[in-house]
Amino acid sequence: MADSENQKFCLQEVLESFKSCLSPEKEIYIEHYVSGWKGLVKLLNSLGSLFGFISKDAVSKTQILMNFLKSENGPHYATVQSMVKFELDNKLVDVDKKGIYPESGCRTLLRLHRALRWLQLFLERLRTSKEDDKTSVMCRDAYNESLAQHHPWLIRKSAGMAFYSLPVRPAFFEVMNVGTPEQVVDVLGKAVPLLCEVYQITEELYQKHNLLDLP
Ligand code: 1PX
Repeated sequence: MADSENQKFCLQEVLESFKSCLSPEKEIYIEHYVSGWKGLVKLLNSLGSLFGFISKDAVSKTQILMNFLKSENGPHYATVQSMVKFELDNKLVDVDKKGIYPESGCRTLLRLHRALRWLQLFLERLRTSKEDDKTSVMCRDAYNESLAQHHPWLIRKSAGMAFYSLPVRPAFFEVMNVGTPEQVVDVLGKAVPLLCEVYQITEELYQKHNLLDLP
């Protein structure tokens, strides 16, 4: 298939993207960070139309970041660290309320960063789950503990409805395209600490610059 966007989801591939997004100095390459999300969107797209509104938002956020990367300021968007410095130094971020930069790189990445926390919590639940455990419950609990706090009622309700339609655990493991359930658990065991590290680095950077509540 020519268009990689249409290819099947593979957890291993997503893991590789998040692995390559860490530089030896622990900077985060935006290009690979975005690739990781694009990989996850493939899985989302295979889950049916109830997930369409989530996929649409994730695609739009990755596209905003890719557009910055391809722009004349592209080199400043190579890493999360350089993006934060560039946008703050040049006052390209709406800090207190929405203004002339409603789609800055910093606020866009913050939305994905919050979603990464959900992903980490969800995957950890999946990893330690038993065969009969419900993916919808794992997903909902992870969501309530993280992203839900940043979403208005309507989004929370729509997300909650979508979660009910998630495939049962064995079918969900199939969709991950890794192999046997044991292999899935093994890959998840590698994925969770990695996502955790990427999350932590971003969280500390955003905290240091007071960016965790960008409108
Ligand atoms: C191996 C298993 C992997 C599962 C992969 C699933 C990938 C999920 C990708 C979700 C990306 C969600 C990004 C959401 C960013 C966000 O919070 N956006 C909101 C705020 O943005 P704004 O610009 O308005 O300030 C926006 O309002 C959100 C809209 C869409 C609803 C987001 C609900 C997110 C629920 C996350 C759970 C996904 C369920 C996947 C089930 C497997």
